[in-house]
Amino acid sequence: MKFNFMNTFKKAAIAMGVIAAAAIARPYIVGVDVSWVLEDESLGAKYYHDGKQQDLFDILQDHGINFIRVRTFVNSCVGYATESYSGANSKVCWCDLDHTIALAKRIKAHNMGFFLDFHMSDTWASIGKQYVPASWKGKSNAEMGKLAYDHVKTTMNALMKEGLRPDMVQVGNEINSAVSGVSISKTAEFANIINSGVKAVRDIDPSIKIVMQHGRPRPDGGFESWYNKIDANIDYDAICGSTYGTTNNGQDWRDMFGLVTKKKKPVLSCEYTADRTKLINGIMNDFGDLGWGTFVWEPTRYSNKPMFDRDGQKYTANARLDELAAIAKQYNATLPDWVGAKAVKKLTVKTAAAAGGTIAQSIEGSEIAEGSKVTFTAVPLEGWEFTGWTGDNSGIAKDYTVASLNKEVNLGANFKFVAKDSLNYEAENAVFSNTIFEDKHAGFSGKGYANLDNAVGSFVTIPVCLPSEGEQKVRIVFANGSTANRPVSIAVNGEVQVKSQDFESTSEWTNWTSKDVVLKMPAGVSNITFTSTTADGGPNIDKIQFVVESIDPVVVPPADEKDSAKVEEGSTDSTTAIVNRRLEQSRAALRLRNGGRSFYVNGRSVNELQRRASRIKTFNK
Ligand SMILES: [Ca+2]
Repeated sequence: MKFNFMNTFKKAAIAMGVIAAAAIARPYIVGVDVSWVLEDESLGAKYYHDGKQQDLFDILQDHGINFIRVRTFVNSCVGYATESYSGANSKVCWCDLDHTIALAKRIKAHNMGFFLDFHMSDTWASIGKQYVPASWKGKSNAEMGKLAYDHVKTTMNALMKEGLRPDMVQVGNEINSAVSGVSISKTAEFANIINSGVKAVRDIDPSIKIVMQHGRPRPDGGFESWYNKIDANIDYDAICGSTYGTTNNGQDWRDMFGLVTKKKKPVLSCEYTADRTKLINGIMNDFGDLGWGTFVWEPTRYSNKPMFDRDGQKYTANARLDELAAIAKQYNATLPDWVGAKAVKKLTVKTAAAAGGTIAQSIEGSEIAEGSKVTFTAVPLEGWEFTGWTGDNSGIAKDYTVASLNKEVNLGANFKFVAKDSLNYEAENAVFSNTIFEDKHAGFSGKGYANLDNAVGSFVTIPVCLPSEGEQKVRIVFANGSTANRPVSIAVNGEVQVKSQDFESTSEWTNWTSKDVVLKMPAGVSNITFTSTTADGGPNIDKIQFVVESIDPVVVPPADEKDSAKVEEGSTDSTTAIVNRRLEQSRAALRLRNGGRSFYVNGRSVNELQRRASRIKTFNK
């Protein structure tokens, strides 16, 4: 038998694990930032490889590039676009939402990873250049946080709607010293802007990776103190750095990124130039699973050594792009498993607060991503008390947390009336929609008033609690400093009783006057809702009052007549009926006025009047 050396060798080698047929596939990002492509294409740019003109994304993909970074601005039209850095038409709002969507479509068409970079600025944000967006100027930090949230959420929602889910998001670009004009030295305010943007991403899809970028991850770039602040104050998943310059062949980057990986957080290079390909990818690879990968910045034409040779508008891939292709091949780079994930499933959240309060949600909205943590808080209005949950939760603690949303939520909250006065209701203690609390125009009662937005449909709902049912005169105290009538509709428990109630001009916002309406009210708790019916919105509403003075005085026989009981035999009992009916009216009215205390009419207690009436009745029998 012939000895087969090769077979034996192979078996032994396999047993010893010494044959590496191919590099083991490793999740690794071989990325580029090509946000300029649309601008360049508008100028006539054509891309070539091996003598053939191709779509830039095809050429990149053929060279192993698997991830694209894209920058976007708050309002490019007044910032980035006007600078026309690329030479493209400065009247076109490059890198705005529409252009971001256009680029994202090309990325997704190539099944590449999509990394979205929010500059949180109207123009380039970089080290030392972190300007407040024009539309955010003069706002408080709290308002800026809300604007940051809205900007990110609007962009993300538009992308999700088109099926263009970003896999990774940066909130702020090279935020070494500031973001949106807010210095990192004001740590809480700086963190509020960033975390508000991050929250918008998390609210939409908590599985999207969040990255924070430092523009100079070197000991002489202040990286360590920056990273400690970020780590302590910001909600993030990974740290990236711009790795352009190094003084010691990348050891500075290695040391700084090492501070991050020590905390088991991943690192990336989100910007570098073509001459650093081997160096920076080697460093990232050495971090193993925590070295997520790299992005070349504008490889078609940035730096003196770009990855394309340029001749007019003809861009031809050169050897530096091949070098990147070699890295992709050497690492057998595959996309991380969190890339291309389907948009997270949304679950319906229905809440209904009974009259007397509201339900606050830590993630607002009626469609919330599966897996989200949501806290619901019952918030009673002044004069009301929370009594307990209904639906999914039967507890009485005001906070109810769903740690990981895994099914539809149906939740109700109940409240009871605890105020003494059931005749007067301040509008500021009410439920608002597109309506704000204000106290700037003097002359109101209580703490302020409700200012209905200048829009059809803005409303204020005032919960009331009445001891008896019936038609009630309701006095509405209001001011209308505009020149036009500001009508509203008035509904009780959702049913419109007054289609359009005029609230004429009072000339000044500080001139408060009143208007009476009659509403049919049920006994117990009800909601009275005032809704703007014109684009001007309703008036400012200070309070509503139930008016009892209008009810007829009770007819009571004089005291002497009572004692002699001179009601003639045979008279009808209509006197008794009238007295009793009026007593009931008075009783109800006075209960309203006094919130359940003793009542007096014409100096006599209602109880006494009632006894008189019943004596008359007895006499008649
Ligand atoms: Ca008021």
